[in-house]
Amino acid sequence: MKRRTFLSSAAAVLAQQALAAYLPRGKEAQQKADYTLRIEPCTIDIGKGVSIRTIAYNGQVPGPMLRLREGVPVSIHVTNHAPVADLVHWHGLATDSYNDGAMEEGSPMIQPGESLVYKLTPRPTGTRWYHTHASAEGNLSLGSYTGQFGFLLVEGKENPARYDQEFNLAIHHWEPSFVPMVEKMREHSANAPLTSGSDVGYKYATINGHMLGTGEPLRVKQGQKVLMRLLNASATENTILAFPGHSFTVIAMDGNAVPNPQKVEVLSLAVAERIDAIVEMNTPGKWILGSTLEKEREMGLGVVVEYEGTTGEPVWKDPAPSEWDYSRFANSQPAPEPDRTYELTFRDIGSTDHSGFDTWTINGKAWPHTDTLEVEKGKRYRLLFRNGSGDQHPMHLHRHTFEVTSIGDKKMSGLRKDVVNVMPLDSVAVDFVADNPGDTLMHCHQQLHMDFGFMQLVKYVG
Ligand SMILES: [Cu+2]
Repeated sequence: MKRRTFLSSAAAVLAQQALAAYLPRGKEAQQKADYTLRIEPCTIDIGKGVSIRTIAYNGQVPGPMLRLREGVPVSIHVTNHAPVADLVHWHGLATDSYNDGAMEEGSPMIQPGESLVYKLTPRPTGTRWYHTHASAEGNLSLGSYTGQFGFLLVEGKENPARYDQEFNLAIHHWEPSFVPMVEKMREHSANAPLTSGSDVGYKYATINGHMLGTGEPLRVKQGQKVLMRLLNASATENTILAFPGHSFTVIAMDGNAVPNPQKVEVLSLAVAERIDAIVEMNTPGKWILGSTLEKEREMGLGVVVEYEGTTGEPVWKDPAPSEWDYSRFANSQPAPEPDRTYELTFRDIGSTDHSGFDTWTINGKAWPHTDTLEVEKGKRYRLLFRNGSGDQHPMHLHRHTFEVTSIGDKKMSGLRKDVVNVMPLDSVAVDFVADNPGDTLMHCHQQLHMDFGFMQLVKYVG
């Protein structure tokens, strides 16, 4: 396992020199662009006496909020001030492969000291986000372990919901380290009882860069309707949240309006998922909106919600046990049959390269040897994910929106997403229309999985 000492290498010095040489020439392009992002090393204070050295956009976590208009082209000038090559992925946008920000699709890497202007025509409307798509490969100071993420909202003509106030809340975990895989998880893994792979654990967690109890509370008034956009920007951790005394009316998932909005007490957000929910402020007090796990709240995963005029300590109450079920938000009618189905089975095969990390396979092959999925423009395809492992896999398809069409034996339609979490030994089918030609990456969004084989390319043919 290669580990680079953060910012202390000769490469960093060279990067600084290259940057100095570059900047005057790049000024013009930068001035012409609609938005400017700097990928830069920085130190952020996430709690009392807790400082994190990381890489982020414009020195802040989350990065600047990008509010874009559907169909109105924008240019985003990105300069890499960090000592390693990087690139920005515009998650959930139906962009072209070059601008999508995935090396596997042919998007360029931005070398240290260099810049790239991304040209995007934002669509579809909804809660999108942007983040690094660089691999970390066991270096826990790179990739999505860093603070490189931010909200990107694509706004259309119609406003899907009425509300008095909005909060955009991004979850992240910090100070990762390797821990042995939990033995119980191993036992549940159908095919890999003998592996001894590592997993990642964390010391801290934040919402919008602040640990629970630090930073500003969310200030609300009784009777308000609040729109909460929640984003799980963790590298590897799926999260379950509750807000005692209140319920969430889920109106969109991954930015797309759900066919069947539902009131729930608990939200599940796998890595890279987003939920838009309306919360009615009808239980005055000072509350903790946070992880349902005590250990995670102690790490910082929560935020205080404070009604006007209330004092005292914020209150947490455990929610009643409940199961997360995507189908509640979908139509129960089955979706139309696809033109073709690809059946994809996921397994881990233990460590194959003495790195200590499990290698992940799709139909027995690991990236870059995974089969290419061929599609023809205009046809409808079904990806049938079969999880043959004991881990959860938040599966992400780039440049397209898919429809969740079954979970286990249960058929459904109308729930459009770009990430779907596949539970251990479960199966999930998603359908998509091949309507955006160009190479398209499909992968597990768990950084430790995607870096060790769990990627596949969809290619347009004909
Ligand atoms: Cu995975």
